Amino acid sequence: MYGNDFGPPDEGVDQVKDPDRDTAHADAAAAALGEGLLGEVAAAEAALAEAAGRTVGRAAADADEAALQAYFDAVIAADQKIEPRDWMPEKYRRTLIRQIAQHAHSEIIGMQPEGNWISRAPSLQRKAILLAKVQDEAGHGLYLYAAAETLGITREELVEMLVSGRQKYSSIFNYPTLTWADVGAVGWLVDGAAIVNQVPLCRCSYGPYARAMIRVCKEESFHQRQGYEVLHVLGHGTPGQRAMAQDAVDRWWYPSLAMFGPPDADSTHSAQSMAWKIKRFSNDELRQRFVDMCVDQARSLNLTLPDPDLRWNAQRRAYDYTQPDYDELMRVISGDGPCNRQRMAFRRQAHADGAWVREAAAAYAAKRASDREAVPA
Ligand code: BYC
Repeated sequence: MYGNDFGPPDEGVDQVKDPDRDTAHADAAAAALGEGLLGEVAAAEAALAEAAGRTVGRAAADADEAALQAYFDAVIAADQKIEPRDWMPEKYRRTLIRQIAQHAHSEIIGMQPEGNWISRAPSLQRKAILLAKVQDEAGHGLYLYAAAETLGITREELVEMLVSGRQKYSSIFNYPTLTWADVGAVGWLVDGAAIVNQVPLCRCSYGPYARAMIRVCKEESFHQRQGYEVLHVLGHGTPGQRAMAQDAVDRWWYPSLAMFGPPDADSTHSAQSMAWKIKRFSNDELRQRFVDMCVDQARSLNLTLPDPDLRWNAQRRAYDYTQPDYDELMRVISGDGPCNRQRMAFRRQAHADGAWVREAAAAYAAKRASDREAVPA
């Protein structure tokens, strides 16, 4: 049994020191997922509150399209938020629906690979933690669907686009969780990559998405630590446990790097999304940030990253690393990954099985509404 032994996270860690490594950088990287990224979330939250107090002069109600566009551009330039009541270019609205919906679908489909281990978690405590985590992902999906709904699309339409396959979800959830160590690897790497990607989204120009991301990132940081702790126990456990953890990291490393999307040169939406301040950093910038964080954490875990070419580059002040297989990413996105069919079949079945719950909830809401109407004023 290896789920019950919670020790201090860094007890007995045999850190392999690389003499060429810049230690200041290493300390910063080790701290990055703790105070660093959460500090950025707090700063984004403060900036949101501050932006709400400033106002770029509103466009008049009868303004023509050019004046509305000028107002929109001024709001973006002033780092204020576009709110649902504001005019926005149709392409901005559609880009947000695409990205927020894909994000929401990812949270919902992302419950499957981890849910796979709830009944087999190695202790009651591990099971309770994993249950809470998977439940959080459902909550994240709900915040994000609610944010997308403010753009004038209904929940039913969004869900239909997922189950019909018209909208995507993150490539990463099409990989299988083969052992208990995969739960740790998903937490450490997948949630870690998700946080690196999502912290800048707390500063997204669309208010409802930015606000949802602040809450998601705070919760996601616990998820990352949960995975880190699972791997820490295994990485310092018996030789068999360490081998299981290493095998999981070997399988999840490159798919996690691919989560950030195609390289900048092939990213179709980045330039426009950055101009609109939906995205704040390019796919490659965030991927690099993630790699730089993971190297030091892997050492603490007593594990290695499966990249023989991973090297500190003093000139760039960043690690050189091997890119993920982007052809594989495109295959997985287009539906041909190891678990795409299984994930979609399960989601469709769950949706069909839940029809009676939706009907009952709608009937209850209708009854409440008619009861309220029946009450004399
Ligand atoms: N998987 O122009 P690009 C999570 C698509 S974490 C699937 O660079 P963009 C969670 C992209 O949609 C995961 N598709 O696009 C964690 C576009 O396709 P279309 C979810 C991908 O939008 C733990 C095309 O490739 N996170 O939820 O500028 C537990 C060209 O790409 C992927 C988010 O969704 C991919 N990996 O940048 C549970 C974060 N990468 O529509 C849950 C929000 C690219 O033109 N999203 N594509 O056919 C984003 O930050 C951005 O949408 C991306 C892509 C960085 C992912």
